[in-house]
Amino acid sequence: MFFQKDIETMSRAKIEEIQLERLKHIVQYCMDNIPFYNKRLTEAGVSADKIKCLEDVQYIPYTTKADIRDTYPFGLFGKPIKDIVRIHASSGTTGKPTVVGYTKNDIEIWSDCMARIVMAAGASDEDIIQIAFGYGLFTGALGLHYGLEKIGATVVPTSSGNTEKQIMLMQDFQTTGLVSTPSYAQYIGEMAKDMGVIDKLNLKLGLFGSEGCTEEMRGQIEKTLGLFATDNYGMSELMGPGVSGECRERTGLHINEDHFLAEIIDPNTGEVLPKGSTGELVITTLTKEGIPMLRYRTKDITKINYEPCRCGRTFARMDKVKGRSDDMLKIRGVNVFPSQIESVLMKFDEIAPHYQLVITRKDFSDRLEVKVELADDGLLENFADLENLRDRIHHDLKTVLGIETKVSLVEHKSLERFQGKAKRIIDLRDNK
Ligand code: DLL
Repeated sequence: MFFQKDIETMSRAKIEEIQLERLKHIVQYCMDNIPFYNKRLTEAGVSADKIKCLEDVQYIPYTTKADIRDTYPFGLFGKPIKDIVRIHASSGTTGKPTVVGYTKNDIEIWSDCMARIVMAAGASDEDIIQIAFGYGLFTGALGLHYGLEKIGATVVPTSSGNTEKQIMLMQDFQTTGLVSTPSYAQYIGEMAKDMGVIDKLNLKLGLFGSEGCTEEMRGQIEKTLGLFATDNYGMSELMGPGVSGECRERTGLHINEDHFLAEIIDPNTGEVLPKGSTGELVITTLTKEGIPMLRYRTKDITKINYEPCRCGRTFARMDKVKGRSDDMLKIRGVNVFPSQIESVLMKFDEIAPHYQLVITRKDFSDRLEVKVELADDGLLENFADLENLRDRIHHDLKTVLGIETKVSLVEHKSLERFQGKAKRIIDLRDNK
């Protein structure tokens, strides 16, 4: 069993005491071992002995993805290569990947963090769990792999893709748990239905993450696959998965606060916001040696609840990520999160949970086309019903977003399916 009760139910005062001690330590570590941080901290006049309380973290300058890129590949590593036992990387849309390194100790802590989270989600040594995240430089698969092995679950490392075989094994092994992105789980469900084997699966738990998924979409996936799904959050720069995850209560994702110090800031001004505000998540890694991060700007938008959870855990809970500050679409000056659109669409039974957002600009005005797939093509035969459906979707989108959209209903199964993170936004504007 991997409920670290003495740690996961500590009082807030104790959590903060540990965080402060570790914060001082990591600042000193960065000063001593990483020239980049030494320069940054010295310029900002920050040193470990100046940190007297947790709020003093605010004097440390932010670290951004650009800093990691500028020091590519190993410039932010805190240990020589001989002490690094693993490298992962995440591919960006442009240029070089973001490279991260782990010491043996980092891998141990990563496995612990993951083990806590999968236990909280309800996994146990009785489970057979298929990992359908891509194995490789991506942190998702190996992160979950180590955590699940640690709690004694039977891990089946299928990786992503080869969906028919994936489903065959799921049926033959009577797999009880699935690890994947929500969009791949959705695809697996659809294909298992087509293969006529959906009722022969024995899934009970979905450990999903790595991309956003509204409650409505999660509900659909749970219904199709007959499982209970939890959300898992993390990013390569901070460790990979294991930063936070939902327990069975599903009232937020517990942050492993003994290893991560979280803040919420205004993404535009960089100002730290009061507790309970919604804004950009900033994380300081408190124990990482390979590549520690001081006040890393995640760009992910969420809010944090510090009240203890009904499950007994006291680690703060972050809301499901609302979107990324750089994913937020500005349409004719109005902020639109793709998750708001997904929530509206999922309420209509006549459409399948597959959509695409296409943004164009004509005559200096932005247009948002929402392409939605029909649940089945029978509807195509009745033009009046189709028009009526389109009008209802259009109306609800306008109510929620406050802007005009063009709704296009497209044939069943005509939109792309995804085996990893979904790419549902096609922004064709030159200057966003
Ligand atoms: O996606 C790590 C991970 C793997 C997390 C598996 C959970 C499960 P990256 O590829 O570096 O790392 O992408 C990190 O993905 O900044 C978020 O924008 C997004 N993201 C990750 N988890 C969630 C989630 C992994 N649960 C970026 N909900 C992050 C919404 C998520 N977005």
